[in-house]
Amino acid sequence: MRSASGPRLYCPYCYEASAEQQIRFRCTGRISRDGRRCDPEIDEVLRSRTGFSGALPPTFAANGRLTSAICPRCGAESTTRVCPACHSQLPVHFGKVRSRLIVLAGAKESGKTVFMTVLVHELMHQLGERLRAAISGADDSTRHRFASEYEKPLYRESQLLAPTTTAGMRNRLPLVFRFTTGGRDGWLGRSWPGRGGPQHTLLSFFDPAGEDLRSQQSVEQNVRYLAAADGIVLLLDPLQMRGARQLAAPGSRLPTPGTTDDEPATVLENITDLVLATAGRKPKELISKPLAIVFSKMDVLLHDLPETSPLRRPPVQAPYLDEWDSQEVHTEIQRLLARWEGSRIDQIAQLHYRNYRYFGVSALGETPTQDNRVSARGIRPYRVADPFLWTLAQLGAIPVKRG
Ligand SMILES: Nc1nc2c(ncn2[C@@H]2O[C@H](COP(=O)(O)OP(=O)(O)OP(=O)(O)O)[C@@H](O)[C@H]2O)c(=O)[nH]1
Ligand SMILES: [Mg+2]
Ligand SMILES: [Zn+2]
Ligand SMILES: [Zn+2]
Repeated sequence: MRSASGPRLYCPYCYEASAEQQIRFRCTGRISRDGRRCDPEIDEVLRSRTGFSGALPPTFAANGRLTSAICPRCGAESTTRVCPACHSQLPVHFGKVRSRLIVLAGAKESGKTVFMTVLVHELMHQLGERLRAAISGADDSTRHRFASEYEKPLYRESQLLAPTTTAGMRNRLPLVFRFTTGGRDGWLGRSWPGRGGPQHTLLSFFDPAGEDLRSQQSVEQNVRYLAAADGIVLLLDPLQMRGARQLAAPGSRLPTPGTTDDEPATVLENITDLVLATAGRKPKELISKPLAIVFSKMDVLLHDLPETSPLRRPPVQAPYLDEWDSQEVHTEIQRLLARWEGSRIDQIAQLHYRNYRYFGVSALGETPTQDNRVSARGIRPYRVADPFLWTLAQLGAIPVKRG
């Protein structure tokens, strides 16, 4: 979307739109050359939007297109740019490189937090190597929160994470990562797409509390997040589908049976209503935003699939999206939906979305123990990157191999 004031930029923390010029700066709080200094104070905007109540030097308006500005109060130069809506510090490349906001959605206990943690962990390790990409937290808070609240409990303490709650405001901020591909060798040994040097993409992952989808109060926030999202990754729990639940491998840990609100078809319907509620849409128009419909916890259902199922062959290990493999998995899930008593899901998807695809993943690779800990064999993710690669490919951020 372009206006007279330039392209709209979406803040990766609050998902509000603004023009680049409107970006504010935060004073460094250091003594300026002529001896003046701005004292730290509580930033009410930041506090109300993010819950952060520490004292910080003040923010000021200046030309946000520039990378530095002079504080009008103390005369010191600052390079710290902040979002005009929430006052969060913006990542270094913000506005200069593409940001892609990927919103995770799904009902309570569908596996969103575990999926996101395993995906980012994989991107930081094996998967990053395979993609010749590097991922790192774009700000101190993301780095700290990801390591201490997500990675450590799951990987070091083998604990499955507590349900994400609406209560802790801070937990509700998206995690923002810088995803860098290319570099000196380019993508696949050649620079891609047609340009040399590294390509940075800012990725913002919003991990909502499943309980949100039900509370009226957070609907407005969800609508904003979905409106700004470049891609939506919707996690659905097959174990909340009657037909699939009875096929689960014996000994699998089953989620508490939900109400009809937790049924994947209802969840897809609710999300679709929210996307339809976002502004600027003509009625009857198909939704063009890419939607990855991801069935989580596939480890408990793999045993039920024929040997020849694409979900049983070793996944492709390539630094691009393999369109053929992705299509085969899509068709296989479509077939399974009938078996799982979920044909309604495909009807809703076909009716509303121009660009959607099914995925089957397992973040853990195995059912957790009855007391909900990671199995002694450790975390062995299965196809967790597929929805991410597909979404990035739809946004033109990574190459696609066809045929
Ligand atoms: N079998 C299996 N179970 C999983 C997997 N991932 C998650 N689970 C189970 O699902 C539960 C919920 O996972 P979470 O990632 O916390 O779910 P969530 O969607 O973030 O839930 P809320 O935060 O309440 O919205 C876990 O405690 C596990 O018991 C998986 O890959 N395989
Ligand atoms: Mg969660
Ligand atoms: Zn100042
Ligand atoms: Zn913001």
